[in-house]
Amino acid sequence: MKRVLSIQDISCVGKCSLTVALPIISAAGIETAILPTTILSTHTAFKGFTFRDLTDDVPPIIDHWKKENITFDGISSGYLGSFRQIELVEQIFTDFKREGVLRFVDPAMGDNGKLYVGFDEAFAKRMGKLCAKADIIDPNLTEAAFMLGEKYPGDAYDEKYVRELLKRLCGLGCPLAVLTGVSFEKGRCGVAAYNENKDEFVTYFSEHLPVSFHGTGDVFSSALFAALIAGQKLELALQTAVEYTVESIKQTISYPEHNWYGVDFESAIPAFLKLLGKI
Ligand code: PXL
Repeated sequence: MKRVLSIQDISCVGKCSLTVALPIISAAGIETAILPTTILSTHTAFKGFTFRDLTDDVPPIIDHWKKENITFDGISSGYLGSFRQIELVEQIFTDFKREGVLRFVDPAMGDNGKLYVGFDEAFAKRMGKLCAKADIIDPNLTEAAFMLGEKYPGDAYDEKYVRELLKRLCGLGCPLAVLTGVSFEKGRCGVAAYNENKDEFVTYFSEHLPVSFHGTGDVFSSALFAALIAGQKLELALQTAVEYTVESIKQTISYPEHNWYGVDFESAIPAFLKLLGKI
């Protein structure tokens, strides 16, 4: 069985980061080791959340894994709470480097033109440096703009802008950039990707649902990471991750009393397994 490592916070309530990555990647039949970097009572869109920084626990955890000769087929990072945590992810990329390891960075920092509570432009720039050490990154338009120190375009962009933005993202140092939440046509939304080594631009679009939920970026990146580790090629993996995210949103809005803070990715797991060709 393949074994991967997911490094991000635990938001105890909120359906994001590790509470999303662990079940989704595990459902794909992949052993999922976790490295919780912070424990929050909820994600940061709630008011009054608690925040316990676990940074000091990370080095001894890494040392123990090295002593036990534990290896990973993939390492993925998501929301990180400090500059020091970014440095530690870089160290993990170096320490656990071996042939074929997929290093995946989701620079989870913001959405809709704004950074999440607690982040600033300097942090976004530092996250851009972490992206240089990854094999694949998947920012949204907000995260891409902040990492590059550019203006957030809102809805005012076209395909040419996205192609050039993807090239600038690869210019950070990562050979494969996936931009999420992209739309070139009313009613359709999806992702665009640029593979610098192949000079290849790919897109995948699905239905644009007129709603916006927290945690969809984490559902998408967990599904994309799992699909790639499970052996799907980039184009198919993008389709799997987009369609699974869309199905998770559909499941959520099918319940009139759905929560506001995350999507029902759990109810969409059978659809995810079909997209992976597992059932
Ligand atoms: O979904 C990204 C995310 C992860 N972790 C924490 C967050 C957020 C988004 O707000 O607050 C703690």
